[in-house]
Amino acid sequence: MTMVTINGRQVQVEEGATLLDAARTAGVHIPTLCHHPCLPAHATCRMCLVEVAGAPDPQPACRTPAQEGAVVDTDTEALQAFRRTDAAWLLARHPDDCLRCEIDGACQLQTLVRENQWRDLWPKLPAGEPGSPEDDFTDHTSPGIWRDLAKCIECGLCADVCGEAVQQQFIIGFAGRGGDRRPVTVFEAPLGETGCISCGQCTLVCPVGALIEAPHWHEVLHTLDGRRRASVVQVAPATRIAISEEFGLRPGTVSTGRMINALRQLGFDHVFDTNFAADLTIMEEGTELLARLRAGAGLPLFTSCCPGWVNWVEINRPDLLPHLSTTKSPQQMHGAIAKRSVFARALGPDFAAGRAEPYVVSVMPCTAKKDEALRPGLSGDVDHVLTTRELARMIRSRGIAFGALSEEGRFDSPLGESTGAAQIFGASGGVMEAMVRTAAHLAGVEESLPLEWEALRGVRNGIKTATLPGIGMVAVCNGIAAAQRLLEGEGWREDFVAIEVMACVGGCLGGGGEPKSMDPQILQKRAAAIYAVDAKAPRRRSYENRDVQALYASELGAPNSPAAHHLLHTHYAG
Ligand code: HC0
Ligand code: SF4
Repeated sequence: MTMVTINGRQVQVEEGATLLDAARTAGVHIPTLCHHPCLPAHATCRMCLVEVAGAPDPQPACRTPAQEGAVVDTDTEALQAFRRTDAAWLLARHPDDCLRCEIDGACQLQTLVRENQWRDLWPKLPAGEPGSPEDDFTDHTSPGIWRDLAKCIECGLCADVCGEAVQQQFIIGFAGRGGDRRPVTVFEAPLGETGCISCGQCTLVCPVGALIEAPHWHEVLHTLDGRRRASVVQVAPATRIAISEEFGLRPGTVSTGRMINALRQLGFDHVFDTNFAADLTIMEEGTELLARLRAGAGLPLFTSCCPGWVNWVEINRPDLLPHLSTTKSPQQMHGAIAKRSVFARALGPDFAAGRAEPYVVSVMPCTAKKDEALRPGLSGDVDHVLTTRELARMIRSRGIAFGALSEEGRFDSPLGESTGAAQIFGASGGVMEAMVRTAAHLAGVEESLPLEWEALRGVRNGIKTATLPGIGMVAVCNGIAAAQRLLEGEGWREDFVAIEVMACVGGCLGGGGEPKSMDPQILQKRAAAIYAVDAKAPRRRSYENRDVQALYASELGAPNSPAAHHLLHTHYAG
């Protein structure tokens, strides 16, 4: 342990800790803008400069090691003056646009200004000056991600997360030096014309409003307020847990009932569960796997419910397309069933005749789901996709006291029932574990296999594997970088019968549309909550879902039947 003195208070910290860690241990707040606990420290924003006794100049606390006996001041008049000047530089180039900004209230620059009462530091540059707020630096070419470089503070976190440190896509990097340093895309192309997979991890770490999900919640509220169309909302497994954090509830709190009640207050007529369609996905995908095993072709089968991964395959490895499951993702399946099946017909003769269709919204922890809803062969299933963060904004905008809502809310029937297997879709390894449970049943080896597959669980970046007697070896790639590693060699072709890929580390619970939590342990808490929901579920295998059984009995026939293919399968752009 190392002893340091912060503002006159002695604290002990682990070897290797920084002065920022030491200050946090001492309960001392040091402002930061470019620091993220999961990414390398660059010390570009200079907000965390502190005075260390004996050092000639102030040191950045985020990357200065805590040394035995160090005596540190974090809040001298000189430091306060420096931070004020630093903020003035950032604000001079920043649009005076907070009230219209999508992340108003969640912006770290705004928080810094508010905490320090620096509101007088907000001059606008004259129109026409380079960098003036009237200049248009917006890039709305991607269906999932919006960029606005006028708001960028050049912290570098987007380049880190997109590059070596996490996703290894290298779509955003840095160009220029000193005052000209700025984040750029490959060849400075609009984002929609790069190889961006819309994973949205850059929006998770951006401390300001320079990178955000393409916002759709305003249009959704507008449509709901008009009350001209029967409206349907479906919610992803990971959203019901992480949304708690947006309202100050403990990470890992399950808010399914509160969220359902909030959605009803927002005006949705029918509140359904994406998990219903996750069970249906497993019936289709599990059957598809067994058919490929019998035919000895198209193996290994890659899961296709993560649209960031599907984007990656289409852009980077179209040769792998025959391996992708043709089963639609639960989001798209749910939309197709809601619009063109028994539920829609029950809404009235116009719906039954196809002259009208319900307005279908999905709430996802994911920015790439916005792309997915627009894909050829899928567009029309879902009208608008909202992220978990957008749903929280909608709830706040209507003054709904989320924490005070009852947790007793229930999804509507018939597209609301689900099993524990569907809930674990939200965690890395969950889709594979759910598929194993049902494939074992379909293959007649269920009795010899466990229900829970610990080897496939866990939120850490990497590759997980398990062997299923009677079926074969399966793999789970936790994050797109892990998938790239797996695919570098050729061994995967012989080694595995099925491979799950989720582009975001942790799976959907770490998706680019989730709350911007800065603590790496939060993913672990979200995952524990997901597995706890499964453990308590009365039914834990997708084939046990009674409403799914009823749907097959009433109109789909059997999994992979022509009717099921028509409604529940898709194709890819080669
Ligand atoms: Fe997921 Fe999904 S589990 S991709 O991670 O398959 O986004 O939460 O909704 O569609 O069900 C995301 C989460 C979903 C879908 C499901 C799958
Ligand atoms: Fe990179 Fe993902 Fe952001 Fe695209 S969405 S720029 S791939 S981090």
